[in-house]
Amino acid sequence: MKKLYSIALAAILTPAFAMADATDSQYFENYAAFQGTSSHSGNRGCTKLVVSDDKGNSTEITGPGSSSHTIFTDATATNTLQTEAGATLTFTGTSANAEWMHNYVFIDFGNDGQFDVDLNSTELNGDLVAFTGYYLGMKSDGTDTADPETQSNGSATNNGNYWDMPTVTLPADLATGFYRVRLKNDWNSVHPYGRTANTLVGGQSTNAIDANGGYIIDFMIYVQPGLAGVENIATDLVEGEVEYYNLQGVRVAADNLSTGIYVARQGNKATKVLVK
Ligand SMILES: [Ca+2]
Repeated sequence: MKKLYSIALAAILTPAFAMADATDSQYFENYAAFQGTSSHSGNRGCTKLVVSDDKGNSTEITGPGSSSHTIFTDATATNTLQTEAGATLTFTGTSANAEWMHNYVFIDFGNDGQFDVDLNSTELNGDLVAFTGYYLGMKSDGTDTADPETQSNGSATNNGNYWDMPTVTLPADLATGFYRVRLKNDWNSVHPYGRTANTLVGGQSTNAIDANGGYIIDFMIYVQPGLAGVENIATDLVEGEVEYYNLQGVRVAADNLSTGIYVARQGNKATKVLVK
């Protein structure tokens, strides 16, 4: 009887739950994002996000608004930026108050359903491709991390306007396809979920994304192959004649096009075409 009693007692003392940890999968899987509304009184938020590339493409996303705004905006069904491998993306936005917060940009390169990042690194890594500030050094009184001073590209953090932010150049060999992108506005946190009591690391304390009036916007990009080889196409075509070139700059007979992306050139005009 004593032995049975001992086993039962051990079972009772085993915790039925585990303490939350910033690296818990529930804060990463399935593009997890904080759900709730801003409780900040300072008119923070965003009414419009514009993402452009250096190839003439752009997409304009309706933001969550400001003052009591929803933290998370899922624009993946409405906004896809058509762009190219090797293109450079620029992020601009309209915010009534763009002070004392930081922007973070993630791209799920592996299409594995989560934005991968090392929370303890203050450098770009994994799916984190740009930020306006991340610092894990402490305030002098030790109550929280101190204000970041450096952007991911090495330039100084602009504490008066977080839209003064680094561009993002896509890898030149990035595979053709769709990728999910997240722009997160938060205070000194690279956690893609948003800064909350459950996602703090190092000496971080409080300053949750809802209390600070931050926001998270997800959208898509569609990446086509880079067109660097197209520059080698001859330009002495007879006007009106349409010729097709593959992405290596090699001409392909119009009646011999297989599935893929080509450049159609007519006179001095060239357009990309997708043959299905
Ligand atoms: Ca990923």
